[in-house]
Amino acid sequence: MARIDVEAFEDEWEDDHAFVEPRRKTDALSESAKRKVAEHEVARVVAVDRGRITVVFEDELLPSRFAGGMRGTKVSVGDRVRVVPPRDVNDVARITELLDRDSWLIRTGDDAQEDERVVVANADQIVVVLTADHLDVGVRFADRVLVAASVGRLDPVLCLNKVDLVTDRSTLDDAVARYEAIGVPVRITSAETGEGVDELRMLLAGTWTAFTGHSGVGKSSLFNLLVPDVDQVVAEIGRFGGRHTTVAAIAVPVPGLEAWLVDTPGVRSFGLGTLDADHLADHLPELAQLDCELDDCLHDGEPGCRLPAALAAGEVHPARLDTYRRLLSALRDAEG
Ligand SMILES: Nc1nc2c(ncn2[C@@H]2O[C@H](COP(=O)(O)OP(=O)(O)OP(=O)(O)O)[C@@H](O)[C@H]2O)c(=O)[nH]1
Ligand SMILES: [Mg+2]
Ligand SMILES: [Zn+2]
Repeated sequence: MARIDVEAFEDEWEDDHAFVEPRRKTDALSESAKRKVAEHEVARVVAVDRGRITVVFEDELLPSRFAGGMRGTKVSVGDRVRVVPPRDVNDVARITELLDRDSWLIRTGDDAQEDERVVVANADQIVVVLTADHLDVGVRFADRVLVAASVGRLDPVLCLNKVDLVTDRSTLDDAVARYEAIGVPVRITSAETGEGVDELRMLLAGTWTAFTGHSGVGKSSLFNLLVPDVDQVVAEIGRFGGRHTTVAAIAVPVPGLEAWLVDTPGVRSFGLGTLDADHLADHLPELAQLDCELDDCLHDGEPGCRLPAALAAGEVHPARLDTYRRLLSALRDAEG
């Protein structure tokens, strides 16, 4: 690892960044500073809890903070960053650059806002957890996350948890078929009885997978079953807040699977404020594959649109069409 005089580096950095935006730092760096940044090691953010950041670097967890010029940058769990390792046991690592993301899950407060919140960066998979005993609310939420996952290049999985509370399981059949038809794997679980947890675990191998869902659906309960000794790992990373409601995102390794699992705080709503209504259909697979011959068709009642035929042929599920119409009108309203 290159030896770096951190103090000198930071001075140079401050000078270079006196007049630039705090986000894309490296653009404005001098050639010598750029070389130093390039020599820095790449670490991965595993926890962000109010200004406290933990990264993993060569299997070691390092508490970190931003180097001088990086103040004001926002990083999320999963982000790849360049770090200067700590000089001694009393020091913390310094983050010197945020690298481009391969994938992202972004939500906004509501559809009219553009206040991007990055739920997770560079993950492969997103598991949307719903409660099987309140499927209708959960499915509406899930449809929004599926759109955001498509925008952010993530593979979605649906997890219908709390199945121990469902007496008539045939109520789940339609939802399972509907999502499997559009290529979304569905897992039915109970964190209470352990049912389905192994089937969920099998989807994790070799991936970074994040959980999202409303508060109380059982994300952390599943997480605790999937990650043995989780309390110890979480204590090491230093998560703060109560035991029950997750207050900050955290990534932990899943032993034996070469996988990382990210638990995130429950959210009330999943806004799509950064998406144009005109692009919405591209992010519902059954509409993206519709073979509609009209140019720029929104499949919203245009004469000659193929949607009615696809609906009649069962290629598009009425509930998904209903979702599309609701989201389309919400995004249009938001665009004003
Ligand atoms: N019956 C039943 N209860 C469950 C199941 N999974 C979780 N619970 C309970 O539901 C409550 C909420 O579970 P959590 O795992 O904390 O939910 P969460 O999704 O992490 O919630 P937030 O952190 O607030 O987002 C707890 O009381 C759990 O014991 C399940 O499969 N069946
Ligand atoms: Mg939780
Ligand atoms: Zn059309």
